[in-house]
Amino acid sequence: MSASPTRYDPKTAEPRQQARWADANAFVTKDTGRKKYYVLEMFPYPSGNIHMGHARNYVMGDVVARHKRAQGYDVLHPMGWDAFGMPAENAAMERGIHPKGWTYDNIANMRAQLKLLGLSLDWSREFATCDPEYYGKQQAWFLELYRRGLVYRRDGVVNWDPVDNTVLANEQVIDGRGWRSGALVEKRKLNQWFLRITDYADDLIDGLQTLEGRWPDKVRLMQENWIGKSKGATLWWDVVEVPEALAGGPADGPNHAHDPIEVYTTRPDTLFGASFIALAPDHPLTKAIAEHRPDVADFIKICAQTGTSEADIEKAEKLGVDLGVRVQHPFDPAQTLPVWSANFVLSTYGSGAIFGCPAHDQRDLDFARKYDLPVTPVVKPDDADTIEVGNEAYTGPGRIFNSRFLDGMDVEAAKAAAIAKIEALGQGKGATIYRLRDWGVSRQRYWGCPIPIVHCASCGVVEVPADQLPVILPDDVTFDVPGNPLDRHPTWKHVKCPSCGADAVRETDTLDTFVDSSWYFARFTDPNADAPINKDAADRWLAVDQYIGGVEHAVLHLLYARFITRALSDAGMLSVKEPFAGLFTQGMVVHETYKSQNGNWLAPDQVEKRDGKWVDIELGQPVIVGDVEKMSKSKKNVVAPQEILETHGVDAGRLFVLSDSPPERDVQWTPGGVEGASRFVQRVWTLFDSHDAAAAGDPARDAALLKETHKAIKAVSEGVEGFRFNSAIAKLYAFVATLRDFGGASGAARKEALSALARLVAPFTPHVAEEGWSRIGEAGMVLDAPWPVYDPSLAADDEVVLPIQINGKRRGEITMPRGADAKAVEAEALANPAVVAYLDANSQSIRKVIVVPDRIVNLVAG
Ligand code: ANZ
Ligand code: ZN
Repeated sequence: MSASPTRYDPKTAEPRQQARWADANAFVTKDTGRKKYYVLEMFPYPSGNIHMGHARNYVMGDVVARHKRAQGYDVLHPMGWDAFGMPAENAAMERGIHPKGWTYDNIANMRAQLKLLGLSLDWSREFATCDPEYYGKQQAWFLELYRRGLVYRRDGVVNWDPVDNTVLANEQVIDGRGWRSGALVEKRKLNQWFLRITDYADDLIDGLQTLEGRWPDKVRLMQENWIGKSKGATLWWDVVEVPEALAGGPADGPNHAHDPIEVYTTRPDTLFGASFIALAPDHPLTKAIAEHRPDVADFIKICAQTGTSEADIEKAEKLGVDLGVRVQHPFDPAQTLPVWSANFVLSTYGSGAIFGCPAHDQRDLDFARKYDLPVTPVVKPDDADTIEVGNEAYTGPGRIFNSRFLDGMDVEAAKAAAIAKIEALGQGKGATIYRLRDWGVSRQRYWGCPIPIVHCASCGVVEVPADQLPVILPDDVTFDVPGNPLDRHPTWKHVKCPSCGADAVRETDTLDTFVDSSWYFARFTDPNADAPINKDAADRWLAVDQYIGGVEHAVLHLLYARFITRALSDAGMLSVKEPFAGLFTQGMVVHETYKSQNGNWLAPDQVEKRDGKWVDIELGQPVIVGDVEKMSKSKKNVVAPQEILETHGVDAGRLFVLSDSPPERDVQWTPGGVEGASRFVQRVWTLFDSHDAAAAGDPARDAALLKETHKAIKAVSEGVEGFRFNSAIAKLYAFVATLRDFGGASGAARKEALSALARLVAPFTPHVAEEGWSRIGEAGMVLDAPWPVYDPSLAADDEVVLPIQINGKRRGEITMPRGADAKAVEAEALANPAVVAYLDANSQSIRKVIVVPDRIVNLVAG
């Protein structure tokens, strides 16, 4: 044996190895023409500090990147910053810091923190979306999409904060008030820029199928629901009665009260069960009537105060008002129906109007019961003679009745027949609609990508010419007054019209930051290209083979990126349609929460356990232990990665975030967990450090060690490939325990085992892996060593468990070497204590023994 092993000191070893990687430029992307692998983690917003969630995300990506590199791929693994957005402006307003300075300072800080993690990132490709070199290219393709008709302007309704003088995103409106000012938010119409994502609605749905198996089903389903393709019919209901105040005008008069009412339905088969029409509160007819009816005006106001999201509307109690209008049934002009306005009808879906069929729609039923409207069932389940509708609508399949020419048909046939009839009558048509809306990208904000457009009084909307890009954000702005600093800048927006030379003004809206993140993965393939995207580089590297990030981006970011990839591909700038061939959504890092007696949140380092009870260290008082929740500043249940790295080392931190839970699940941070990881790193080092190359051994032990090694290679490889990092780590723990206790093998055999160990732990704990690799005399860096390959015959389990059946019932089992001969198995089975006991207890003896080698032993007793 060598001298007694030294203690592993991550504080010196980790910087030493990181310096070696840096000196060798080890992580600069190499394109040697081999198979490529593009690993990407969702790039961070530079909020100030790397948190545990970031750390887990990037470590996962790093495991994949290092593993693929070892497997011989050319790996692209870049990093950048999603750097535009609100928080920088808020910091500017609150602390008087310039958004640019704040952002780049944060980037510097977070870059340094990320570098500590020993990630195999190609930092030479780094960029921030607020770099003019990046957003200038974005402006270039934005104009290309504009020329292709995918960008347009129209009035859109926005949430307007009258105190901050600004547009708010939906998530910035809390209980109807601006999140910063607390002011009641108003709806305003503003001329805004939109991207025509709806042109790609079908293609975005179809593409989801190609991602099956490589994207979580949950995310594919969320996208499908978000796009919300719906097949049905548009119907026109002729108005036969209008209120006094609106009557008398010309049929096509200014109030449109006589226009047929258009509704959208997915259930034309239930038309004979219609008992009312309901309009959205902001439907034009509702508004026209409100001018003469104060109660309707009040109703509209009340509805405007509840949230506008579908979820808010779904939750709210059903409310409505009878508008005094009547329409006639398209299939039966003798029958007329009342027209109501109802709070559950969305103005932004379909045509903002419905026909209510209470027997077969729950919302309609709740509404009908409340306002005493008729409930007429028209569908009954196949096995029922009649149907009674109480307070639960029947929405299942069945046969149509009470419905004249539709009677007896099943739901699907009746839908088709009803649509055919409606079309024949000229009262409507079959229609497919989508929930997806065009993407409003205008933000009345400073810290974003300027929209490269000039408005000219005579030429209208004019593109900024290519040679004048990028349109750079001016630095000299102030935030002392609310509103958009670009709009009130003394000079920036005043330019000459690029087309006619007259005085003109720049567009002062900037782009939604989701535009910035919709193509950064393509820019990474050549971040210095003159064109927005170097097509050759993009063709070489895209699609991203493995994308990793939070499930909170399941819809917006991931859908926008899929859309922009299609749009750029149709514009000839790219060849792929799907940007992310594989997607993994990782769980969160969670921690217990603590509250003091007076209700203040306490950080983990402000509490400690005394005699089994948590106490506030400062006050010595008992602490209320709350739920385990996502680490967040507001609840103070945060552990900073930096502290962990300083106390336990990078490798221990990396190992811990992956070891305690499957990657897609949340992992709960516990001090004990990271201490365990740190002890493991020590054990790994001790194995290497106590290696004695000259040790003599026994050939049988060498062979046994080889088998153990190949089993470990198999198990760890499968865990890494299947994204089951926690199980791969568990196998590593087991292999390390085996090696520690394994005696009798030669120095050469042990070196082979340790060489495999170094390569297997390298993706997880790369620093100690390099140290160990050198210590056992391997050349170069483990980083560049090929991933070990197992021999299936060596990796196979060499023992099998055979069940023993007596007269067809399982009574026990024996463990035998694989391939043991029938005689040996029989002997073992008959000597088995469970068998002996059974025969004794039943006073039976063996009549026959049937051994199926490696499978089962059947005994016939009597
Ligand atoms: C009559 C009917 C009868 C309906 C029935 C359903 C069941 P999806 O599948 O999501 O597209 N609807 C249409 N426009 C609406 C709007 N602007 N706000 C709220 N609801 C609206 O849903 C389509 C169904 O939702 C339509 O079919 C319509 O109600 C309602 F037994 O028409 B149905
Ligand atoms: Zn002009």
